Amino acid sequence: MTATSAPTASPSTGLELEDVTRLLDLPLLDLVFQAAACHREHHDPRQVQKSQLLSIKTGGCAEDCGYCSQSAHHGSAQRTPLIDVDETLERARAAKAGGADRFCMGAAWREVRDGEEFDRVLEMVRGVKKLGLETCVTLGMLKGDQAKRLREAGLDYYNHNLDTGRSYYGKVITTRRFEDRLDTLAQVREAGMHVCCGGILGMGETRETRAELLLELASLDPQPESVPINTLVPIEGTPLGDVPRLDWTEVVRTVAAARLLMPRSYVRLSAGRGEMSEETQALCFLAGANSIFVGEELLTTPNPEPSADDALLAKLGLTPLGCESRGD
Ligand code: SAM
Ligand code: DTB
Ligand code: SF4
Repeated sequence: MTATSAPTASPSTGLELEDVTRLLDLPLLDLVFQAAACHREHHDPRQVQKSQLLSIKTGGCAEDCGYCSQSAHHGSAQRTPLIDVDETLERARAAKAGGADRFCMGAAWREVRDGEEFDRVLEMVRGVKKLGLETCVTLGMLKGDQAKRLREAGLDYYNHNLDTGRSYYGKVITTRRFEDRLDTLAQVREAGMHVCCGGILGMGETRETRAELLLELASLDPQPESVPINTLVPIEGTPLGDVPRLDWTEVVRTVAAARLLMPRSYVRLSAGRGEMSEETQALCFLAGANSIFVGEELLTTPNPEPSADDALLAKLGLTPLGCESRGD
């Protein structure tokens, strides 16, 4: 198999690419119905997990990811150096007060380098954990000993996305290989952390490419505990800045198929919610999405207003995870 040829079967699940395309090709409401049933079998359908993001180091990244505002190759996000621990903890406290139960810190790094900055991130993880929040970071590629140090500091989740199907990967990113992502994910597992791994829809890929991505995600063994499904937030000036918007039904289909293929995982309706109608989001929740990013900002782009999210969840009868124990 060449580096870019897509696997057509999963050794861990026995699933074939055709099985996934068959799911995605189902009549929409049949697919949603199946996914909703699967969701109700494995999860409390009233609960939604809330994660909040913070960009701890923005812009100037050496990678050329065609969608990203933070790439030094084309990104326009304002560059800022790694922020300090106190500011991070202040933001984490505010996130907790706003109802988030997981705090996710993102750095625009190609990979982690040992030194003062990594030590500072470890300190952030210790501090956020002490606040009683689940901890998540996304820092680019990792080596085994760095993964262990993160785990020892109290890191619960490492976010590292496969982004798209293997056959389309080189059209989106040229500065690393799909296998590099798999290597980092293996280090995260080896260190005993939970894996947060998903992708981006609407980068000009086909439904078959989305099937490839889903097959890869479902074939991770064990499957990722958290699966962020992002839809492209088009960034002016990036190679993908002008890609036509993906039809909402494809987002619903992908969420539903993710739920059926990874029944126990949290499926997070991630970037792109700001441009999504309430009705589309509602169908995604019915089809098995049970996690969102909350807060006014993602990393560099806007997210729905917290009050609008709270109102939507209330309308749908959905409850943030853990809010009973907090007495909200
Ligand atoms: N540098 C690290 C990395 O790439 O893993 C961490 C930060 S990176 C911004 C995290 C993820 O955000 C990417 O893997 C991608 O899936 C998602 N992302 C970035 N820009 C996006 C955009 N414009 N629209 C949708 N998702 C995006
Ligand atoms: C993920 O899958 N989506 C988040 C998080 N993991 C780090 C990031 C979305 C970024 C959207 C574009 C931006 O705000 O820069
Ligand atoms: Fe860098 Fe991550 Fe953006 Fe790619 S997605 S350019 S690795 S910050």
